[in-house]
Amino acid sequence: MKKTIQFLSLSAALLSFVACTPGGGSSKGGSNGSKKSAAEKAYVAPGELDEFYAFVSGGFSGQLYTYGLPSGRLLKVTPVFSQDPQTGYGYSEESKAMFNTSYGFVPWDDSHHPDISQTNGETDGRWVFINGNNTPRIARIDLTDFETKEIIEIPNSAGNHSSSFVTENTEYVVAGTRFSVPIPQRDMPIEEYKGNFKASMSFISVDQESGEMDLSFQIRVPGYNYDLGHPGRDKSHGWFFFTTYNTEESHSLQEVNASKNDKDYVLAINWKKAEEYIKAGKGVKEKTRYAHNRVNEKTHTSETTWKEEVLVLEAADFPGIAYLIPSAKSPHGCDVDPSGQYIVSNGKLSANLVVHDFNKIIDVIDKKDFDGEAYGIPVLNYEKTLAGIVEQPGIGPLHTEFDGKGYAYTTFFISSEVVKWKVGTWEVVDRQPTFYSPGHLCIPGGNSRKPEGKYLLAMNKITKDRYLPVGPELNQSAQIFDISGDKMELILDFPTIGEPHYASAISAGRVAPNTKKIYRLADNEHPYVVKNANDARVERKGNEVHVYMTMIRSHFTPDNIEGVKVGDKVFFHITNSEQDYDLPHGFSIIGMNNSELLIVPGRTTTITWEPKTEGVFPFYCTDFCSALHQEMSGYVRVSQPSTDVPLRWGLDGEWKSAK
Ligand code: K7E
Ligand code: CUA
Repeated sequence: MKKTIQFLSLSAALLSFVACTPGGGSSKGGSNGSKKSAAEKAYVAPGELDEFYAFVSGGFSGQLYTYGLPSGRLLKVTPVFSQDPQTGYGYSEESKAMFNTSYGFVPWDDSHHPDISQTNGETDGRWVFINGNNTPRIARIDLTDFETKEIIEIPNSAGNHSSSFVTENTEYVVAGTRFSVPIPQRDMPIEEYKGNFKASMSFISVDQESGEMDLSFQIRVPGYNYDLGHPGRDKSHGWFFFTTYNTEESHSLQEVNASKNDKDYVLAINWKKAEEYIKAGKGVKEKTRYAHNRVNEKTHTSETTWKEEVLVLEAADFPGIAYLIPSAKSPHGCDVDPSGQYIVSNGKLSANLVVHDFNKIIDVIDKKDFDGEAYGIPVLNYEKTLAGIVEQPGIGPLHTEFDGKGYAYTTFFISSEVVKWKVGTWEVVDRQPTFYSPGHLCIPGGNSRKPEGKYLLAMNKITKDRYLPVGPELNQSAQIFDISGDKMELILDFPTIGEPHYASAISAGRVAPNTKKIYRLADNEHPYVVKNANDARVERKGNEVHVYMTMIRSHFTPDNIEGVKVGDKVFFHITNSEQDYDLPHGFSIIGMNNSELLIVPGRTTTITWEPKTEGVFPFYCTDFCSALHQEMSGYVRVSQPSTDVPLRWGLDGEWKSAK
């Protein structure tokens, strides 16, 4: 009975969404004034394409998911921080180095905040950056092939959460630490946290041609927790704003002990000023060790460079770099409006939403009108920096995005809704329930000067009854709202993978035309590439057997191999010889202890296999590639170590022998 009532009330809520359709929004493919139903607005007809790419973080899955908006179709899974048995990422010899860290091989992470590269404050569709929280890292995904090209470890960081956010010309990807820790790490009593632990804000520069990252400098700040951050833009370009919590510097039972102060801070960092100090030769080069992993585009192979030092500016020692602005209690999201003037501090334990005014912040700084300091960093006055307050908009604000038309949208976790309010007058103009308890929200171009305020994607933390039950563990639920009219309208629900936190979205036209269809075989410089099937071969080096193999519809060359022994380690270096779009082949062999390979046209990839027993073992193509896909297979004969079976390989009865 209870179930029925719940169902009815949900239905009523849904009906009311449909009933209060505002219209007004121009629809894709034309500007007819006719009203569309919610279902039609999210409907992308067969053969038609979505208007936006949305890059949705995988949270504890460690990956990045690309969805189409408004359809909610999953277009791509890009493995980033976690191994992926579908592609072989993290299992293949070429990709293993991506997971090197100073903590060893780390094939998992918790990814929260994808952000798209920008030019002049607008998303430009070149790269997506995303943070690994747990073992602090930043990854770069190239949007020509949607693959992870680089992962840089962040030293002196712990819980790399207030990251990775891109400044308006992609000068930096900024990565703030969540936890404070002893820096450098050392053995010390936890109870001595207060005053002794420190935090690092990392500024990672980006090469504008190659996209390559470099840890340019770190700013050392007091030992609070730093939750989120966003770059200034336009008039506040050159600044970066972070929310803090646990300004109490508690080390235990934080739910109580980190919630005592009525106000925590927004940390404002003037990174242009920091650059000036660095140009003047200031800062200290500290010893450290971290991994920088990059894919060589010619060999499609990842390589690790070990870095040994980092340039550090102690914020308290360099006037003008850092300021603390008292703000709403325990703020979570820290969001900057498209003009760069307003900084929203989403105080999750506060009744009101606090907005600071960049002009006022600068005014107070210019007048040196400070309210004291904390650990040598000037503290500004709360009232004097205040732009306005959105009064009692909801309960538990987490994140805010902007539509570029003068409105802001804030998610409220506890009251489970998205609230639309007007920037400047701070009045609430609309609210819609979400199902249930949203975390981040995303409007295409949300973190930029030019949001494209047509759709809003809410990523909900709690799913409950939105889909057919599937046991205790449920997919998270995302919802798309049409925000082109005065009132938000829910147009689609769809399940997601892992736990999406942030997402960033961009017009399809800024990405789709630049995407690759194949890798040119002629450009492949992999040391084990086979460009001509006649050069396919097998070589023995001690107990290593190297198979130089090709794959093309619908056979492997070679497809018969003999002379492999128990105790050998077999390396299959396989080149996909195809040069047509959408023609990957797969590879797997019985008993392999890693994963299959999925190899796209023009690429060479390596997987290992260590046969445990003698016998004749089949391998096959795992991707249904042609009408003769089931024929795309072969055998490896494995003998005892004492065998005199010679190492040889063949195709169609023509055998060749190793020299
Ligand atoms: Cu709010 Cu990690 Cu950005 Cu989750 S964080 S919701
Ligand atoms: Cu190649 Cu199936």
